[in-house]
Amino acid sequence: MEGDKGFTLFETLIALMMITVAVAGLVGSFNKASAYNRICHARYVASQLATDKIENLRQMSYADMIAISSDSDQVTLEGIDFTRQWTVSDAVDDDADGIAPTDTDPDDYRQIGTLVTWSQGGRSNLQLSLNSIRTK
Ligand SMILES: [Ca+2]
Ligand SMILES: [Ca+2]
Repeated sequence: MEGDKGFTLFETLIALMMITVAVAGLVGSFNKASAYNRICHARYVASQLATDKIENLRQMSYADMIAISSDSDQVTLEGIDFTRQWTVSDAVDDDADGIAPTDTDPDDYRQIGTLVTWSQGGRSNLQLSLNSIRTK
């Protein structure tokens, strides 16, 4: 019989087209997953940079820390240029020990804010922020 002679050229072409579409879909998914992994890793690096700066500010003397209202630096890690900005707030008067004038030393703590921004994979303005406080 005619049908027992194996695959026709047409059937083979259809099968090849289906395989090509499937492989293209897998490659696309793999590329998206890789890009997502790179961005996740960069976010991890950015969080480390922010944490390092917060720890650095927390280890300074209180007087030295409050002398900084804001500053920034550039850090290149793993081929990515990160811009790191940080701020130290004005004095915050916590009501736990009363509010001025009852609290004779109303400079109870400062808020530390960090913002790390970078560009990656054609995406600009990727950012991560971490905040903390430092008591006197
Ligand atoms: Ca207070
Ligand atoms: Ca106080």
